[in-house]
Amino acid sequence: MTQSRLFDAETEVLAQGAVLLRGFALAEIKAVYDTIQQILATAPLRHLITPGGFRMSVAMTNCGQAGWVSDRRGYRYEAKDPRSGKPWPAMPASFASLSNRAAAAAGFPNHTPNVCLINHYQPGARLALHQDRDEGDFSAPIVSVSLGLPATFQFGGDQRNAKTRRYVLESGDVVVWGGPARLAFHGVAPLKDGVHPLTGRCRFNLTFRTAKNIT
Ligand code: MD3
Ligand code: FE
Repeated sequence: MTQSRLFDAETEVLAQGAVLLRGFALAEIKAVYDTIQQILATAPLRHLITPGGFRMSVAMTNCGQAGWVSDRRGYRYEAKDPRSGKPWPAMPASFASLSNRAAAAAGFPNHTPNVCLINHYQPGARLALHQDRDEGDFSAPIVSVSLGLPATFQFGGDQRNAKTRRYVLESGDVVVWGGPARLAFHGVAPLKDGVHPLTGRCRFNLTFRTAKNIT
């Protein structure tokens, strides 16, 4: 029974609704990496500009029914890649399957994400503490999958100034964020330099989400 994974040694409950599944994707991580490379051929990585005019150090792209974009006008989900004017690459069935299996293992059955954000970190790239509010539906969990170099993830509370805890996320680790953890503040510390056998000198992170507000 899938739920028994909640008691595995590799499973850590970070907070109510936040479950770290260490190595959950390890057996399929090379296939995930190869699929990312296929997506990048159609929708290349890009450094988005924040509404405040700063270039994000993390590069990103998307697949699925919509993609997250940022520019001087704000943050939003768009059905088409503004670079190409074409729809984002479809969500691969293998991605949806991985996300569904992880969500179920964390106690969130019936998880059907419609978008996948692909983040790319080179040494020094970071994500400042933030909440993910652009989806417009906070009842659905977010599933995150890490590939390549390890990253120090910062997990805080409902308020920006709440204490943060740090977790190192390694290649193949999956985290599910739902329930009361869905709107927690979180960030990623500057990526430390290194070389990983799968990805080389970088890290990828996938986040599977349910976006309701699509323009
Ligand atoms: C906790 N990405 O893309 S994934 C993001 O490693 C983002 O690239 C990070 O934060 C990364 O928005 C962290 C883990 C994560 C994702 C979404 C969350 C943690 C979360 C939403 C709510 C609470
Ligand atoms: Fe986030």
